[in-house]
Amino acid sequence: MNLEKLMNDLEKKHPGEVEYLQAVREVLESIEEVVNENPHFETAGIVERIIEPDRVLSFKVPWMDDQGKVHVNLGYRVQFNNALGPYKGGLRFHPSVNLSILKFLGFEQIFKNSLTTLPIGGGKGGSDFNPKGKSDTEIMRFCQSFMLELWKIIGPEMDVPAGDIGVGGKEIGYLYGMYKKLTHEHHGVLTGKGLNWGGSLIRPEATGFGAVYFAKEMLATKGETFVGKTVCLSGFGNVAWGAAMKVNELGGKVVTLSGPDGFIHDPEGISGDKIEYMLELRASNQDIVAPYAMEFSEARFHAGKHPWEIKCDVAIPCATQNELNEADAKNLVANGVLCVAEGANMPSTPEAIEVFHENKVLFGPGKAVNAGGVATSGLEMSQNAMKLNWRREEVDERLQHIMISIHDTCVKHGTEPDGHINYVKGANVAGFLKVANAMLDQGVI
Ligand code: NDP
Ligand code: 2IT
Repeated sequence: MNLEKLMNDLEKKHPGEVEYLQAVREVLESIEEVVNENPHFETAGIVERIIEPDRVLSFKVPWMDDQGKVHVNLGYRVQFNNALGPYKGGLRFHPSVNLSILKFLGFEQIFKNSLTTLPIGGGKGGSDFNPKGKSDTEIMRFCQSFMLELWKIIGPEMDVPAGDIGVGGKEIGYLYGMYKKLTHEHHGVLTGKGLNWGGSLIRPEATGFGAVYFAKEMLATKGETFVGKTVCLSGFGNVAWGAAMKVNELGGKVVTLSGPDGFIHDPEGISGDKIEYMLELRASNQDIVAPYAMEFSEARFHAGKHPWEIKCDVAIPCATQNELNEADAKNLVANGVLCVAEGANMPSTPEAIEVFHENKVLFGPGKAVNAGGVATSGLEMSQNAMKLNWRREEVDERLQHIMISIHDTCVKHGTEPDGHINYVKGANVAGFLKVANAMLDQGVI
């Protein structure tokens, strides 16, 4: 496999799609060896086929605000690969959304979903719509307009979207309502649904819980646990919320959370009422963390900064892509970090990952660490198909089992001769092999 030629060709076809090219390069670097050992992959053009999405739907989304003014946003669905099952992956509503970001997310999703052990392919979608500051009726009208295009290409055995940044239970409800209206069918076409109408217990918490279960396994490889550990989290959305609760439950202390305005450092620990307060701040639809420091006098707000300057044992970035750079990684290493587990998708830059690897820090990539969210979406699909609801304990047990299995897979494929576990390699190789073999079995399509 000629990695540089593949990357050059891809760059020529998709100039400027930096996040997509970054994600593809990382995977290709990891799988180069295994592709070279399997010439039949090369003959069948597996790599060339896996790095391009099967198809991309893009459409305009006109909607009317509460004052009667019409706005137009862009909507997308990237159906990347369905060798293992229906396309599956979230929808992101954020002003930064563009095709490059959705293609990087859809590409990562192929390997993540492969790791979950469940029969789900990879996809992603979203819009550059900014839900911040919008009323509920504006969000509803936007979601309905978005679904007027999306419904044609989704279905429980075809493509099953879910949430991501800016898309939570409320948006899934509005999207689902319009899908139901258009198709006259009530089935599990979206995941992350309300608990009364087909949603799964634990799905809201699953990504954060799963990330901490995975980090727990990583720590165990060094004979360590969360008890007494200081943990830095970034973000204060859905993933950070779940992670903060589970770290507290396992005996660790969360000392930071962040928003686009900066981060808060609370050396006393963020638990109980303080987590509830963060949820209130989010519900206020402003997405700023600064008020936390006014509410709790022991906390300090650091405007425009990243939490990675704070000394910690475990770091769990849960905000967005490329939010942890080389300098941040050096800060964490200098402060003796043991483990970095990516709750977000691709939050660490390639240079930051290099720093972690050079210093033999336990580093878990998003596609392994945050797979608990989509895995629980897969469990929601199973429950919908069976017309059953599992108990909370049952879903949680399955989630834990899946995270342990992903960890075992990373260890199997990523352990280096000196015993260091390269989780990036482990996740990419294992995720790739399963999809590549399925593609071989299914012929050139
Ligand atoms: P949320 O919308 O609930 O929260 C993310 C928040 O992070 C946004 O409100 C955003 O604010 C904020 N944010 C953006 N940039 C920064 C930054 N530089 N520093 C701090 N905060 C920032 O999204 P989720 O919690 O669902 O998603 C977070 C990450 O986890 C994403 O990478 C997502 O792809 C990933 N993920 C999510 C899963 C899920 O099930 N929800 C599953 C697996 C991964 P603003 O809008 O103001 O920029
Ligand atoms: O990045 C992700 O894995 C998600 N946003 C969750 C996708 C899903 O289908 O539950």
